[in-house]
Amino acid sequence: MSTIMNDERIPNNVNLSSDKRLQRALEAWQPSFLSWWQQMGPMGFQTHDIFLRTAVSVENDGWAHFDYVKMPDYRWGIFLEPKDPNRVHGFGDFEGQPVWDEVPGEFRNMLRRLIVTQADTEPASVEQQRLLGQTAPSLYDLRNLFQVNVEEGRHLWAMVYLLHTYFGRDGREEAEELLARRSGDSDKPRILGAFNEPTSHWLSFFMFTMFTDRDGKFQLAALAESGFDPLARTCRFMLTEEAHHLFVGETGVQRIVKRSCELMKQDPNGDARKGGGIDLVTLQKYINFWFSVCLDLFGGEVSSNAADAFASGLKGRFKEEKYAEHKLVESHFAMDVLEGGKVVHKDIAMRNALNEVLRTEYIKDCARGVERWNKTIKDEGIDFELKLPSNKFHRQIGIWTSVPFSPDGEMLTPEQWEANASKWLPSTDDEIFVKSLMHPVYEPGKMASWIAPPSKGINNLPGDFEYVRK
Ligand code: BYC
Ligand code: FE
Ligand code: FE
Repeated sequence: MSTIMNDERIPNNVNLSSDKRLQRALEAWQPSFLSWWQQMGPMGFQTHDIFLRTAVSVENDGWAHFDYVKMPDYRWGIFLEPKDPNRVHGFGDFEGQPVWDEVPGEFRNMLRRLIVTQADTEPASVEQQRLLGQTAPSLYDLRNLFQVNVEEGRHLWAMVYLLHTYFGRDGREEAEELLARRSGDSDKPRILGAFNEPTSHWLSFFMFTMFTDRDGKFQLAALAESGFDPLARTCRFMLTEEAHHLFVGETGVQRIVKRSCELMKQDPNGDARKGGGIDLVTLQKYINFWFSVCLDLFGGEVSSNAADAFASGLKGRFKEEKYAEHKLVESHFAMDVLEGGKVVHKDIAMRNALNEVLRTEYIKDCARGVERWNKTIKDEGIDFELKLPSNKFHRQIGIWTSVPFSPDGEMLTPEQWEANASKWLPSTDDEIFVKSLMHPVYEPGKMASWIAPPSKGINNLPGDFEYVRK
């Protein structure tokens, strides 16, 4: 069992104090991180007491400690799952060989790129959510926002630890860059598309934690299979925290759905907007937007990058162990591609199709969430069904970018797209409307008009618990 050092400046279970150079380098990065947090982290509330969970170890029971803490005093730490000395590569060209504890020279660039891309999303999300504390629908939600924010900050630490430890000077420079890029900035944007999209109200926040954090779940799971053992061990522990982020997103949307149904029943015309709610048609548009933007995060459908990352043992599939075969040299994946302007279903060499394989797993997981939302609608006695749009709808990355498709997956002319886009995606008016509902509700136990209360509090705390206090 690895020892936890919680009394050091940087809490860790990697015996940081045994490597003075590394410790000094990370302690030098720490003030830059804190100043980034002050500048780009949650606006306001930095001197409030927030009821937060802090990771203090990696034991299954009791890895987290809950208490009031001021965000800048949050103990961002470095926690890796314990090392399994017998672990071997689970897939790719090195299957069966012992995993690596150091970066192999020939894969150094690829690995660095994967780690930097993963790392970049963490501060990006904090930046995107910076202003949301100003309009939280309740103290419960405000606290959940900050919980997600501090943990994304910890995920950045997790990746920066790898960069500093294994990539020398290049790694330290990348760690600086991670604090210099800015979500949505035209000069120095964040790396991936979705992480430059504004998340300017709580409906988008819940869609983000539902769909974008779920990309995190799948990408982290694929990296948790890595033959570069420190990356695998880091990602495994990050996944433990990720579950709560997905919970926030899925239940957040579910509570909006529930409230909309209640308001529909109260209005003679069944209009949820009349009672200060978000109608289901508008919700559907936000699903269309965020889901499609997040599909892009899996990269191109046919990708030699994905093939290389798998071959070299750096990035596996979701739950690699559930598959029978792990080399994938001869196998194929049947998928839709675009050929001569037509959609054809075709066998693609498996290694090149791995982005699509992971995306397919992701879509199934999203669909399960949408089913649960539909169950809420049904339980409320309303006749309406939310749906995930087609994987070809509104894509900006990969083969489906050249021709527009409807949410049902029908190929369109550019004119048909233009005529219908505002029916399928949030319009400026929808944005204005949703924003008009966003007023802060900071009285313990109270909820904004557009969202139902949660079924229970954090740690089963009572509904009027003061999660955030001065
Ligand atoms: N936007 O071969 P291709 C999370 C680029 S979320 C912009 O098709 P590849 C979190 C690509 O970089 C999880 N550019 O794709 C969630 C490449 O550029 P170069 C984040 C894009 O490389 C919420 C070119 O297009 N983790 O943790 O196989 C809150 C061709 O690429 C995009 C990871 O992503 C895009 N969407 O796959 C907080 C894991 N997609 O090389 C946190 C690490 C592709 O031609 N990253 N491009 O310049 C990866 O595994 C891969 O980089 C990707 C892309 C799956 C993202
Ligand atoms: Fe994260
Ligand atoms: Fe997350």
